[in-house]
Amino acid sequence: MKKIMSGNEAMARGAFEAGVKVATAYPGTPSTEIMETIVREYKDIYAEWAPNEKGAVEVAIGASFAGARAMASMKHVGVNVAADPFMTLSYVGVNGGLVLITCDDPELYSSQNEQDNRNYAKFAKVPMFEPSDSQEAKQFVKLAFEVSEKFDTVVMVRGVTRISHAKGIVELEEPVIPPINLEIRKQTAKFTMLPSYARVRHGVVEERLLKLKDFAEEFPGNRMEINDPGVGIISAGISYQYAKEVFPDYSFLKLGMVWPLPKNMIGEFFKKVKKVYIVEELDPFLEENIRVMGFKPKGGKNLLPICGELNPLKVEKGMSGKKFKAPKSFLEETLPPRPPNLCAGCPHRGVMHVLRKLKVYTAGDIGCYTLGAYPPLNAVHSNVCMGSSIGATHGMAKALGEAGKGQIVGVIGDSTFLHSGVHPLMDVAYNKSYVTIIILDNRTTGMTGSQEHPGTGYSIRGEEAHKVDFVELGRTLGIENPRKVNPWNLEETEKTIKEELEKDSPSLIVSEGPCILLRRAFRKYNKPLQVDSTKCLGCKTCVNLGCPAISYHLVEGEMAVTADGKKRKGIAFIDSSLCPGCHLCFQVCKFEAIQSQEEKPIFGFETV
Ligand SMILES: Cc1ncc(C[n+]2csc(CCOP(=O)(O)OP(=O)(O)O)c2C)c(N)n1
Repeated sequence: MKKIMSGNEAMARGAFEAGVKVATAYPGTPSTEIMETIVREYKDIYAEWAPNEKGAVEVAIGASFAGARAMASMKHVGVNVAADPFMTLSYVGVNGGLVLITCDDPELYSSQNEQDNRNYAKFAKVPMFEPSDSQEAKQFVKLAFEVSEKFDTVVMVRGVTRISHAKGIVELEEPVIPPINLEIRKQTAKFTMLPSYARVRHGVVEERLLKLKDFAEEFPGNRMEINDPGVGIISAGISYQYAKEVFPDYSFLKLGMVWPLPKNMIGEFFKKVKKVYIVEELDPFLEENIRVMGFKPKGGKNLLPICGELNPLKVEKGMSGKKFKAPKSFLEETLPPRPPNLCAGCPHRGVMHVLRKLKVYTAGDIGCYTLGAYPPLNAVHSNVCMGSSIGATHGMAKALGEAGKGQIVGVIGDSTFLHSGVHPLMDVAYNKSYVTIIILDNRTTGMTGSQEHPGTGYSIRGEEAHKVDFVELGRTLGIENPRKVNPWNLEETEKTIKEELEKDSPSLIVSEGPCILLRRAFRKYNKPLQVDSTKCLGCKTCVNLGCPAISYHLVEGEMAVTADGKKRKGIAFIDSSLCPGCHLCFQVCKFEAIQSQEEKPIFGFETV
């Protein structure tokens, strides 16, 4: 049977067909749907959202020790978080096959950097496969499990956004029964990385790499397509598709295994074609390694950019030197640009408004609330990686001493806090900072599309689960009196933050307001608010909340004065189809021009 599948769905299918027993992940675009597909389609696989990527890899390691085929999937930066177990996993090897999927994000559609994770395979001395369509995505994941067991190594499979999210035809096969028995095996010297054992394992890694080099020569995903012998292109993954689309008549060495590389095959290709070019996205990874082998390609990164995504047009321009003329896109002409924004009714907006008003320095973290950095909120001033906000506030406070008192705040989402904020909060308490940390608890992992985590009270399959209590946890970590606020109540939020800023000891505030898109958390939404056009002075205070439901319109003639004769240039308008009735605009309007349609204004929602 054949089915149309995205690359992510195909990778999940590959895991199913390979007989995977345990699948772990932490959400992150563009990888998230791998796990979501496993949960939806393949109920026999044990699946979990781990609190972070390091945890996900460690769970997969344990499953592999017991003989199970196990898979961990994550976005490219997730591998950084998992790098500690991953690098030594290379030494210990596996029992059951273990595959780590990294989904890279060239062009940074939704990431904090655009690192090229092919470098990790070389760094850890483990094999990496790189599919160029959905069929290969499935097939390579299956093959990866076989290679993992055969060579006693974790295998990485690398996707990029275009592979993860583009759809293609996939041929479905029956799942296999993995060859390794499930049992407890005590293999201390293999799995205990004390220096004396690890020294031995390093030698094993080097020997394995030599064997993998031989294997690369016969890997079925590496193939030569000899057409025009004048020009040959070496490429892999999505870059192969772009190059093939632009130059269908050239010869190709299409690599499915990007580490280690098949030296003999590459040499043969150089013999068969006159001029060789290398087409690859991001780093000159293939190019550098092929040059080190002594081959001399005519072109690579001297023709194509290192930054950003490739596409057929960029490949054509770079390779042929033709003057590049982008076609006028229909979409570009008709759609206005829409920068990302917090949703109408988002609980983060109230906190951002107050932080802007208090003029504090806010170290941000990664999540929807990072959008508070954009105008008009301008409330977040830094953000490096998940969990970095708390440590950054602490370091800043230690550097500034008295001069920074009352001015340093860190904001961190609930999922991000549990991912990597717990240790830094422990540090803040242990090493006595005066900073104020706000956990923006919206009861979900909002930015990646609403996944559960240990603070939501639900498992990946929607079963009830233990729910972390952020106030209790804060207290355990050493924060004296953690407090809660309703972020839709601006007066309460401002008063609480101000009081905590004044303290000499570290503070923790838990802003409790569910993500406005998390329907299960709301008994009902409120009625939309309305602007009284006879009273609105056009002061833009409500507009500056940055709420997508509120717009500002210039007015002329009769409309250019209020009912009581005050001049105005414009008025605000609330789109009732977008407004869930959070009442933030009601609270900031000084002219009573915004009207609640409720019997009594509600600062927040009836939540469950
Ligand atoms: C190391 C790493 N893993 C995963 C991601 C993807 N990611 C971006 S934000 C985010 C968490 C967002 O959830 P939360 O902190 O609860 O904030 P919210 O978006 O709900 O406001 C995740 C998982 C990432 N950027 N970096």
